Amino acid sequence: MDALFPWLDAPSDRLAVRVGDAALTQRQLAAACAAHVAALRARGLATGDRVAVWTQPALATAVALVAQAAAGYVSVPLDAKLGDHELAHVLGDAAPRACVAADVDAVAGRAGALATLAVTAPTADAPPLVPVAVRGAPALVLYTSGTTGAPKGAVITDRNVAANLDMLARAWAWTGDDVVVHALPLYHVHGLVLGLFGSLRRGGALRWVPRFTPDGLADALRDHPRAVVFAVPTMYHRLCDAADAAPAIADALRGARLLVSGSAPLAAREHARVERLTGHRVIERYGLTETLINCSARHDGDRRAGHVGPRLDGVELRLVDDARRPLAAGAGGDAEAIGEVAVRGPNVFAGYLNRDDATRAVLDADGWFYTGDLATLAPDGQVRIVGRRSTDILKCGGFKVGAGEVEAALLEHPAVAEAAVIGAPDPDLGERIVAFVVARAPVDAAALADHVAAHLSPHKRPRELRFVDALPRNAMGKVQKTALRALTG
Ligand code: MCA
Ligand code: AMP
Repeated sequence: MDALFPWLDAPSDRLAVRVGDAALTQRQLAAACAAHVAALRARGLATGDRVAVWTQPALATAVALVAQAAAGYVSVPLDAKLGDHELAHVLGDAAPRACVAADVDAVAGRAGALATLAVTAPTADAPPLVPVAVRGAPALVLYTSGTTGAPKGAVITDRNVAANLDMLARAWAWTGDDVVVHALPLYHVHGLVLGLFGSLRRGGALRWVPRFTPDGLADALRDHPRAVVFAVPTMYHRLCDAADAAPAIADALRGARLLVSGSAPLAAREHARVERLTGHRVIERYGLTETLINCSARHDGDRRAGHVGPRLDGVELRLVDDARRPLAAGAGGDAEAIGEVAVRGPNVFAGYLNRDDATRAVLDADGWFYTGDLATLAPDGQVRIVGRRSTDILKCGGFKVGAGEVEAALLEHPAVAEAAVIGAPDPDLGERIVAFVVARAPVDAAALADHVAAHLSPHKRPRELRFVDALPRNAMGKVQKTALRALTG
């Protein structure tokens, strides 16, 4: 198979990556990647080694991630705001040989004894980067939450990335002429694999807006007429709110070639609102960290609100019952039957790092991956996600959060005797993290939110905290979350 970024051998002067006013052409990016890889090699780091990358808001972050993928290193991208406990877990589990950062001072001491290298500026004497061929080797370890316990490291191979991006290229007519504009973090599939690696695999460009605001995204779009926009539903919601008040924002979006949404369900109401304001019907696509993208509306196909399109060409998809037996589907089948989505294909990950037990629970011997998502499958192949097997998995602003990890963090606070976390429907965030707490000492809600933000990550903090005298429990002593959900209305 070819290299992940085929043009690296013969780079041109076309734009490759831009962050704010700083930009790199393909030729400049190739030189920057060569310098970064030379610096890693000078520190004794070899292809196949794991290297953590602090995904700070800088062009150098993109350089490190692209260079490492091209040269066969295994990147472990880190949220620059990762809380202390979760960071210790990730570094302990992934055991990277080094960390790299655009701004070393900003993360000084955070990685303990682990060396943090600065992403160096390109030098004239760096040997050219020799890209590795895509070979099914690990390329990324991406941490993702489960219902209980600490996040697991999903091992994504270079073949997963290449195969999935090529499927998406066919679905979206994605070419080297496209500039993707997004304001997503670079430590998850959406911003990193699709946004950064996807743009560069096509030979096109990414305009990265490291911190989302509607105005910031609209400004970036004005620089790139006919852009492809990647965003989570929360961002479309906020863009529409802003566009209602400022038509210039709607105009900026109207010029785009495609508006793509994913990471969480886009409400039919928002789908209609985006169309009314911008004239675009949003392309919705559906995926998971472990499988990358499984389904998408096609650029020339039906963009049906509430649906995530058909399976991508190259992905096998079926619905299964509780015993994982396939449901009858398609023509003659029951289009309204709900089953768990199972997928198989070159996009499915290699497994969780150090967690064979967890891998076996989701990936069977025949290569089927069980997503935990519940869906219907229409006779024409359109998939509609209707829920999740576990209500202890939440999606808040497009981030996956496990109720169990937030509960465990709350219980580490000395004033907390008991805690239960649920997701409440939220028009902006999709789901809002609501914590019910039985306190043993006086404490205020903001202090507990700060505690979770500092332990795990700011986006896992409860957005609403309710103090209760006792948690509702059944006869076995299990917390009855349905009763708590009823309280949030
Ligand atoms: C707030 N902040 C705090 C605290 N509260 N910091 C410390 N302590 C606190 N108590 C800080 C935050 O760090 C952040 O800083 C700022 O305040 C705002 O935080 P927050 O309120 O959490 O942000 P928000 O407005 O709710 O963010 C909305 C968002 C965000 C921008 C839409 O949710 C987002 O970026 N979502 C993208 C998720 C994503 O990429 N998912 C892909 C997963 P600062 O502003 O400095 O950061 S991959 C996936 O799901 C699959 C494969 C798929 O299908 O894509
Ligand atoms: P993550 O672990 O962050 O990769 O999140 C994966 C989960 O996000 C999936 O299992 C789905 O529950 C959800 N998801 C992603 N895209 C969509 C979508 N378009 N519609 C509904 N849910 C989605």
